[in-house]
Amino acid sequence: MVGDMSAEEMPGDMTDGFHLVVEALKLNGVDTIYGVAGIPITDLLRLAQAEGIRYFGFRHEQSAGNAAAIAGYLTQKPGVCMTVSAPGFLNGMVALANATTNCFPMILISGSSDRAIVDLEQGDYEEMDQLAAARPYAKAAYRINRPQDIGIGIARAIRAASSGRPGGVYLDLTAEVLGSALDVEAAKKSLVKVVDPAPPQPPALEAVRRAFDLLANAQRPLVILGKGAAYAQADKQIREFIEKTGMPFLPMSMAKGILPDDHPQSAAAARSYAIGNADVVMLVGARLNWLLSHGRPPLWSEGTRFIQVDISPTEIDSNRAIAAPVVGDIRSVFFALHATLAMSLSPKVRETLPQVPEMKRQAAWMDEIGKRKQRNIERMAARLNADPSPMNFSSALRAVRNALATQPDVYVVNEGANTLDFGRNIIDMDQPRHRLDSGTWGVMGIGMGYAIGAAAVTGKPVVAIEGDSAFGFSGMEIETICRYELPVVTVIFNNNGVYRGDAPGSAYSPTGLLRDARYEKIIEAFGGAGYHATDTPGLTKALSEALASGKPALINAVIDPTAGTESGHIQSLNPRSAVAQKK
Ligand SMILES: Cc1ncc(C[n+]2csc(CCOP(=O)(O)OP(=O)(O)O)c2C)c(N)n1
Ligand SMILES: [Mg+2]
Repeated sequence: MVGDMSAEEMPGDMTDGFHLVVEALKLNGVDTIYGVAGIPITDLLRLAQAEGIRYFGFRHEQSAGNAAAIAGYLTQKPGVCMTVSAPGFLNGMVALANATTNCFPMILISGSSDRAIVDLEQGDYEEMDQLAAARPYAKAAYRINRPQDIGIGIARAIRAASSGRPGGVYLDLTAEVLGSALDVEAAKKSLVKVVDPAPPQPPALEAVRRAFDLLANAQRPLVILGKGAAYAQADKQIREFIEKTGMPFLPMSMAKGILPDDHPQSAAAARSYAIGNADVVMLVGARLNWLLSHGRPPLWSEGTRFIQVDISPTEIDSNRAIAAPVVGDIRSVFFALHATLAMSLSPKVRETLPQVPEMKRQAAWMDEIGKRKQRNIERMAARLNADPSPMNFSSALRAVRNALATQPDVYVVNEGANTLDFGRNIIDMDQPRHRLDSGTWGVMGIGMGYAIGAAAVTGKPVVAIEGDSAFGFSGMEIETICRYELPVVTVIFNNNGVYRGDAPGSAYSPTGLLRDARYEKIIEAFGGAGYHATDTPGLTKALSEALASGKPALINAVIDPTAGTESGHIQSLNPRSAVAQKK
């Protein structure tokens, strides 16, 4: 068995593809692999583990891929997922495509079957043209056809995943390459250590100046932070710029915590007002996609002018004209913005450089936002403080929030419909990159994979707040969590269904799930702690206790089956019949 053989024990002066892949990964600092074993990668995984790479074995490749993707997001280094051919590869593809959509650096490495048979469609074991299948859904897709190309192939994958706008990269590794022999000396020479895999891309000074002019002359400026801003790890620079200019900001859901949610300049509680009335909006690592209504009326006004800070030049003008594009990496852009701001705030400099505009604070605009925030917060407080029985989304999330209040280190994973929408609004974050959720696609199934990936790379506790339907997509990974004894607490918002439960006694509808399912028994089967929480004190207590234990736990939080709304907050996206509207 190859896994039991170190390179020194190989016969003569030969090595093989298995060893070379592991060496190439180690040389480039890959210290963790997420995957599912099987032909042709089993020995590769054994060898990787024997050579000191941490291996997390999952129950489904989609979760392994999601773990790799979120590890990439949190560390700025591509997370690596390994799968078997055809079905294992396709299971991993959902995660790879999701990583690309969300701009997370990730590499999916799949073993593949005999090329000669695959290409003639002669029916090999797990036959599939994986490279062709991956290409449309990946940022880049490569195949290694010769053992001497392993080094360069892995280098290309790392660079493609992490440079510029990050994304998912597919790397096809044929069974033949893994088993091929290679001269040790030649093999050593073929390895490539990637230098500066994601080089800074500073913006043009003119672009910075153009954006700054627009911002300085705005009466009602607004900054929108996307997860690209969180990914950039320029937290201090972003925060200081917003504080020094006194502008209001809105975080997209995964950008929560770059500035704390209770920051006085947060406009989150007056979101529609701020968006609808801003005259200049600076988008920072945020795209004008469906999550921002494409920047179009009625949410946005026609007259709003945009600054867009993004690393990808083709993002500019994607949905609406951008008056001041600033193309570059966000960290470099903010260094440049700070330099301009320092000049702008110095009367002395402005005397000698009259072209530098003075950045003034827009107090009236901030006051108006503040008033609306206050009103909305009071309205929400009434809902939050109610304590209905059974619990609803607001009251249960208040119970979760109370348990998290003293735990700023906790990473929060969140998916579902109502569970996601209420969770985003009620669970405050005060640290960057601590909220991991369904993201750009609004996808279900990221829950346990993200929780495991986050726990693996941070060593910190994770609380996964899951709709009961959402949980089902990756629920078997509870065994994975228990096997590795990860500090993950899963809280299931159990309302008996997708969006809501069916009426008692009625047949199951397309959105119905088993009534009163005892999800907590699942984790008990694997030796974890299960809790059944039916009221808010019980839920707060269970979560506090579970977090204090540092051990895997699952809390089945019983939610009123009538509490949810269809599709959560995005009901309007359901297609409506034109026929019905004509009647
Ligand atoms: C992969 C995938 N399949 C299906 C959907 C459609 N979908 C959106 S939300 C959701 C589940 C909502 O129910 P639940 O997780 O229980 O949340 P609740 O609204 O009940 O809190 C589903 C199936 C999706 N977003 N992604
Ligand atoms: Mg539900």
